[in-house]
Amino acid sequence: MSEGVSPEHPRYESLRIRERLVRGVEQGITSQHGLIAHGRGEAFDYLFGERTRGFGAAAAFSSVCALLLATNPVISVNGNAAALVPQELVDLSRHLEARLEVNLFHAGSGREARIAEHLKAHGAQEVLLPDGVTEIPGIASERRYVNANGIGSADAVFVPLEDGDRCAALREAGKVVIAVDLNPLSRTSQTATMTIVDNVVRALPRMVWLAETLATSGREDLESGMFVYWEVGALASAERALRSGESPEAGQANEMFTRFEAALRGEDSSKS
Ligand code: PTJ
Repeated sequence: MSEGVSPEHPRYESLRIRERLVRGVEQGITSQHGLIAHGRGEAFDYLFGERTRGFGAAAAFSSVCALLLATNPVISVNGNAAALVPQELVDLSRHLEARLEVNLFHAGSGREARIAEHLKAHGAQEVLLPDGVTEIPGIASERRYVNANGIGSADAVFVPLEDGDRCAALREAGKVVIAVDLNPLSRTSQTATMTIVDNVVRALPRMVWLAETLATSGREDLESGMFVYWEVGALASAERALRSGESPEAGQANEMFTRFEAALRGEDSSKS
């Protein structure tokens, strides 16, 4: 599709990312709903300038510290993450010594097995699937089924792209939850222990580099690194960045438009 698009095209990178997801759907890895979810993410990315912002970098750093501190960290993989960043997921699991587990919102239709194979083709030694008996209480979707040796017994779960229900349920179950979500207002962002507000295609390579770099750090350093997230108010800062899009010019335009409409209705807007 974007094969014929020149690298000079102003949206080339974005089109290439879309292409990976379309390919994911064709391969039976990504769900069709995943395309819609990606579109939502793209809109937020656009507003953030399609680059990693300070709050995203700080959150990635603190998250890696938290995951290195965990005793049994697990990386939860869905159809979008598998299509966008398979190699990075495998590399991250190696540096963090974290297990990979496939966990889907739209389960069934053999996607779990295909995602596991896809990750193995990128070098994963082991990929866990739900074991059919272990459940996380309080989740309405198929996502409640997990693996007892993976998410079931994890103390920290990394969930690139998540739905709010499971995030809340995992927190409820006493686990540290690290999410990546471009929407700082989503239920996932609001309920995760830490949220990296950045695109997974940028957050994951950064996390791989951080995990490799910080792997030999001492416990004390990792603990103080983890607190940076709250010290800088990473999530609130992402929300402010989003809302400050309301520029003074936009305020003036609103005022003019209100007056224009009032004039159309024959009202005197100065009285309102
Ligand atoms: O493979 P499955 O069946 O597990 O389904 C995966 C999706 C993503 C379809 C499923 O989890 C879902 O429906 O997610 P939601 O509830 O639509 O939430 C997706 C969130 O991820 C939204 O808040 C988007 O803004 C955000 N998002 C989408 N693409 C990206 C992103 N955040 C970071 N990077 C992206 N590339």
